[in-house]
Amino acid sequence: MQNTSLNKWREHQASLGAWINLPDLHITETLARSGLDWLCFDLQHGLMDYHDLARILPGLNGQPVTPLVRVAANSGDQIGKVLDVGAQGVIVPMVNNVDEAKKAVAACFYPPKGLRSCGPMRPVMQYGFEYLAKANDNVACVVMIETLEGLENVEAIAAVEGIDGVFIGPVDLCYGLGITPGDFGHAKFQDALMTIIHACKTNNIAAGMFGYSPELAKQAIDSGFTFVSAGTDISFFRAGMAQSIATAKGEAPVTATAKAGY
Ligand code: 3PY
Ligand code: MG
Repeated sequence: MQNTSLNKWREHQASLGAWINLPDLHITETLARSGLDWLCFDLQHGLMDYHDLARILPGLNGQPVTPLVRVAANSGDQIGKVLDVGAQGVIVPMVNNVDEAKKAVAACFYPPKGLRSCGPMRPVMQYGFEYLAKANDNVACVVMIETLEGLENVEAIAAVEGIDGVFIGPVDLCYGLGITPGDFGHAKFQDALMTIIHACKTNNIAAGMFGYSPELAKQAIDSGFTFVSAGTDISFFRAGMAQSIATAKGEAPVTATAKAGY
């Protein structure tokens, strides 16, 4: 087993992914064949639950994408369960301080690195028992910075042993900064990006961000983020649909705003 996205982050190479909000095997398989590096299944806000995940993840076997899961909360139970069903990494929302970051690490890794309990049902079917010895090197533990407290503590959070990356939730971060949600050009938001990327570079871990629009994703990659989503299953559908309908009607190309969001 190899976590190809984690390997890219370790080599400081950019990886592009997508967010999965819909519980549909066929859409997910289509995205898995699109040249993206990773897919993140969203159990925090997406329209799916654990049973959907258990049904869909085996469809990615043999596909060249890394399956990640954003868990609903920083809970050892949840993190263990999604790893046991085949996630190769987790993205933990709303991590505010060092203790919370350490809690996420403890849930992701087997001793001595962490406290994960052993029972990897799907990974053992897929990789055999060698998974047990190799999991700690191939599971990615990513924490989200999306509050003011998280931003203020990002240097210390990024330094926690076992954290592989920090991922920005841009709209929650706007709320935390007290600026209009979606005002990504605001100086406070741009300063926050620089603070976070600096913390990641200092600690040699990946800096990631949810790309609310392809334009924001491109800006993030150009600024040195190595772990960026290009869109979601729904946003890709909406953008393609809007473009196809506009073209068929002989109308002007759709604007960036029409393509943005979830
Ligand atoms: C945010 O913008 O806060 C997110 O978590 C994106 O899903
Ligand atoms: Mg968020």
